Formats: sequence, C-alpha cells, structure tokens
Amino acid sequence: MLIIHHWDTDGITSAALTVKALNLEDFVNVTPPIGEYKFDYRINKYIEKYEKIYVLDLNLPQEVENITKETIFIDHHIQKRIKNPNVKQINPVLDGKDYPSASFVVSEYFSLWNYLSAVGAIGDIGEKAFSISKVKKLLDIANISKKEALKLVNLIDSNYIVMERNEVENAVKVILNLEPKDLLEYEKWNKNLEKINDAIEEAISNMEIKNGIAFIKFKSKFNIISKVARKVVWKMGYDGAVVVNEDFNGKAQIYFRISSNLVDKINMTELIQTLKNKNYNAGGKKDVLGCICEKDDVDEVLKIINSYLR
Ligand SMILES: [Mn+2]
Repeated sequence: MLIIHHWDTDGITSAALTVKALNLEDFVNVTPPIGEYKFDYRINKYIEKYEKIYVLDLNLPQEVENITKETIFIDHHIQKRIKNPNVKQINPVLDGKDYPSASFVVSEYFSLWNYLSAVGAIGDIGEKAFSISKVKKLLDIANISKKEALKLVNLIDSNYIVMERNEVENAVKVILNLEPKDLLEYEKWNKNLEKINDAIEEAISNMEIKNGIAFIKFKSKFNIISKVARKVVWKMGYDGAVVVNEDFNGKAQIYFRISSNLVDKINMTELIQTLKNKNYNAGGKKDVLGCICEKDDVDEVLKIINSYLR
C-alpha cells in the first residue's frame, strides 16, 4: 500500500491517521515535489510498485483519472468528480458539505478521531479552527493548549518551508512515534523554526516604504515569501507589501499582499488575470497575489504590479 499526501500539516496528519486507522506495520508514503501540484516521475514509479493507493489532501483529480490501481482519494477541496472506476473519491464537499481539512474527512471515513484530526484542521484554517467544537474537544482530551497546537502546526509545516521533501515524508513516522509533548521539543523541527525566523527577519531588514507600501527584496531557498508578506501587513501594519525572492531555488517568486483598507481600491483579481494573460504563473485572491517566474521576468511583473499601485 502506498500513501501519497500533501506536504503541509493537513496532508501529513491525514497520512498518519490513515496508517493508524489501518493498523499498518509497514507503509510507504510520498509527497509531490514541494510547490508543484503534480505527480512527478518518482511518484509515478512508486505507483507502479503498489497494488493499493491512498491519495490524501491533494487537489489533483486529473492525476488519478488514468490510474490502473485501486485508489482511495480523500480530500476536502472543491474539485470535479473523478470518472475512473478504479478510484473511490471521498470528498464531502462534492455533496455540498464544508470540511475544514482532509484530516477531518479521513477521521470520519475511518472513524478514528484524535488530536491529529484537530491539528490538521488548524494547519489549514488557522485559529478559526478553535471555534469548531470537535477541535477543542480533541485538544482537551490530549491535554494540548491552543498555543501548543499552533506550535505543532508550525513545527510540522517547517519541513516544507525549508523545502526538504524527504523530511516531509519522514514527518509521518515522527508524529506516529512521538507523543505531542515530545513533538513540541523535537530538535530538528525546532531548529527549522529558528532558521525560518532568521530568514524572515533578514528579508524584512531590507525594506523600503513608499506611500505606506513596503517593498522587500531578498534571496532565500526557503518558501517564506507569504510569511514575510503576512508579517509586514498583518503584524507591522503596512497597507501592502510587494515582496520578491530573487533566487528561490533558481527561479524568482513575487508576492503582493494588501490590507483590508486597500481591497476596494486595488483590483487584485484583474491584476492576476493581466499576469495570466501574459502567460505568467500567477494566482491568488482579492487581497493576495503570488507569482513564480524566471529571474529575467521580475522587472516586467513588478512594472505591472506598480501600475495598479498608482
Ligand atoms: Mn488540506
């Protein structure tokens, strides 16, 4: 049996819950290349070797449409129905229900609820998850405070933020083998958090402010750009942040976040569409834009963003 899961806390806790529910002594779990929503050559090679596949918290219905192995596909993203009869798609969102996380869907499917079900939900929707009574109850039973639960999410997510695919995969075993209190002290993950915080601080130290908007340029192999922008807008109170990671493992990352006072003044949806029309890999929502591009294209993308700031 093979488990393929998302690289974030929800994906990792969903995988651990599945292993526990099926009482697997021996299991193999893999995650797609971090940041790329597709099955790569390595994952496809693994699929060939196994008879039964679980796909967890990955909004990739197209990747299993031609799969020939028995597949259980568990998710909570809005997605199309999978037509392949080899695939059993468990997604309550398809029936109009709302689920905070794949961990909740997995727990319901196997009737196995524990603190990992809650941690997955906190990973996906943040502090909002504390208003779900089941989350509160599961944390109480395990004697975990809200603060500790948030720290657990940061620790588990740290593996993908530092871009270590092997460690993301290894995290499933770690959380199955250690008690929550030991996870909070787990040295490697705590070291990750230190490295991540240092990289964020260094990025923010190179900040220029124009008309209330922060402009930041930095170079880091870590996937911290959204954290940098959130910190500048949500914690430091700037109206917006235009952040560029000039060397993200060979590519450039651009991120533009605006505060709620600017949402009515800057048409982010149109800006995202403008970039997409020019064939840039861009996406986002009404308050945030993310784009990954070649280093040579940074100036043009910034020019387009700046035209919306006037
Ligand atoms: Mn999820």
